[in-house]
Amino acid sequence: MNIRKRLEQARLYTFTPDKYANDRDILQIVKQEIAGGADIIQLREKNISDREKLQLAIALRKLTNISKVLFIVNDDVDIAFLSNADGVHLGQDDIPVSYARKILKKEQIIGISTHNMEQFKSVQNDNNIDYVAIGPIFPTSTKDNPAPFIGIEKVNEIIKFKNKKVVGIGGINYENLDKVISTGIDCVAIVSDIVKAKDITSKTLAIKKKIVSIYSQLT
Ligand code: TZP
Ligand code: MG
Repeated sequence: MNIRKRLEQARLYTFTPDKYANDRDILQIVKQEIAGGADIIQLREKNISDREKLQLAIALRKLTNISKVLFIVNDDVDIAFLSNADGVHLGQDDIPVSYARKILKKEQIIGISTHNMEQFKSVQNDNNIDYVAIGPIFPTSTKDNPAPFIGIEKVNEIIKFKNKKVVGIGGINYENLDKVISTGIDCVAIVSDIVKAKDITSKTLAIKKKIVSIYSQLT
């Protein structure tokens, strides 16, 4: 299955641990997320050198290739290209999507973060963008200096302008999955509720099972 088809079907988007690693091995954490049914893994490490990041990206590429999980690099288009990732995720302050597109191969996907109605609307007709993240939906301690959280009611309004795959992010956990998915988002992105779990595989499995069950009741 090609990358865009797999993106279309993805429901659970998970991450490398960044500040939550606590001396644990990043590859082991990602292996557990994959064992629990993660559909997408994002390399999001804010405190390592580019050289270490590239090395980690290459290792994660191998791992995700074996398990057929999508692999996305946060922020760094060069590392996405060099590691042959499935795509890159860009924030509002990263290099513009049109420039990222010039570097990446046609099959590599681009995701973008949006934090409010204006940003969300402005990217819906950009053909270079494959998915749009919206968040933080709830308060989060994971991101430094996050935009103000949006809240479910506002997400319900913003999502009316959806023209692409939408990923919800920010403060999402096992308990609030129903609320988040009822907004009409297509995929759930979770950092801390998964990487802070004692047993990451079990936690991811439980979350994935609940997500699949909620979506199956919608269709
Ligand atoms: N972008 C918006 S919120 C966020 C990012 C990267 C962090 C989400 O982490 P958590 O722990 O799932 O709230
Ligand atoms: Mg970024």
